[in-house]
Amino acid sequence: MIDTDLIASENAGRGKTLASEYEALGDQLDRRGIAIDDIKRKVAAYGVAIPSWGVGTGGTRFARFPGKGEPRDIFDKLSDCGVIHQVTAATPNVSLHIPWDKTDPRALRDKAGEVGLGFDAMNSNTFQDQPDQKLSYKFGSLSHTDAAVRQQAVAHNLECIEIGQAIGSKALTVWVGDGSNFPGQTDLTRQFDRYLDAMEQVYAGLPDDWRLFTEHKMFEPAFYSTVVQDWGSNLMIAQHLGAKAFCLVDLGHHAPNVNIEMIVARLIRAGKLGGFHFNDSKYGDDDLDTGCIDPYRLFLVFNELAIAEGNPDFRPAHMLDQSHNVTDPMESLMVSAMEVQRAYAQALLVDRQALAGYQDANDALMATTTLKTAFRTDVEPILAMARADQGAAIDPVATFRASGYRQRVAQERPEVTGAGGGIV
Ligand SMILES: [Mn+2]
Repeated sequence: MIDTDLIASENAGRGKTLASEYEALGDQLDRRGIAIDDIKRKVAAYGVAIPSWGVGTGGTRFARFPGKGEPRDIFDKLSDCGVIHQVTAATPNVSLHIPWDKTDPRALRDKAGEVGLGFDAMNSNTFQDQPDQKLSYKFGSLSHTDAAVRQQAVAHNLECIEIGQAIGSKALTVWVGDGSNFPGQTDLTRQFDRYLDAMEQVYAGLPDDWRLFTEHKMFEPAFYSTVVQDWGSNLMIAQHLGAKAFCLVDLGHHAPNVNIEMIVARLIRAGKLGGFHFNDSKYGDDDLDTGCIDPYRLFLVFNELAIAEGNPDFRPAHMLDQSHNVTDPMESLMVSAMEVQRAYAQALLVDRQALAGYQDANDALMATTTLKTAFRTDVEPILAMARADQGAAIDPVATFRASGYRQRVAQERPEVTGAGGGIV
């Protein structure tokens, strides 16, 4: 972990400027009828989970270029995640991936406790073959034509639940790469039926206080059709399985220009929005850093979430799901967590009453301007003050760089070569 004295001294140099910026923004918001401390309190309570695989350097279909001091195992990953949370106070939980992170659950719990983290949803993996695996997933897993393969995939998901129970997780996220590459390769309906049948068995193994998230993705690795292609298929699955099943929306898993915020609104309306994998994209499932391409879209998603906030059953899970190829993954995750918090804070600033009035009066210009007013507000002082109040860094990336953490771990951890996951 980073020395708390270093964080304090870094903050000391920035505290005065922050205090005056926070006060000025407070005055501005006060004139708009918003109490800045209320927003800060909500932001401070808001967290986004880190995927364990996110702290390693990702790759593309072409190559993976290793970074310095990459984590060697899940314990190194938890150390890195702990530091990210230490400086941002925005990432209290880690989402594990089985089998990549499989180890003694008690050791996992101990390590997480040591670095101040909890565990978010478990992620199963039936999109690649493991060395000790009996049957191959080359032609699918939960929807495979062979019942034995489907059974193996079901058993793996049940094992993920079992491990999750031992470490205090409360959800399972299932994404499958199943699909087809050629028209006619599979019977689209029978394949979906096989998937539903297998998922019923996974669902049956879910503890009462758990939730099951299914994640849709338009294409890749299957390039003609995928079994859980879109939010419509996903909603059918969640409704078919039952009350503990919900849809997970990965922002990168849609066609370009798809109106994701509208999908979010529909899933909320259906009571089936389970959560998010945040990232950004320009062309496809690019897994770029959240908010780096289209922060307005991220804001519009959070605008829908802010509307639903307060409903008793509304508690979507939030996780980053990105692949970091050219940046320090820890720095990217810090910035991305802050981007998510920023979108949330901006969405809280929307004048709902004025917006509803403009909508009812069909005043399109003023309605959209109302959203823009919130989006254009620089909420950085709120985020920074929320961090400072919690002993985190006013400037997380600068503080992280000043700490020399990366250089220190680079001496202990040899370069990780070879292929690495990241695009899921
Ligand atoms: Mn994802």
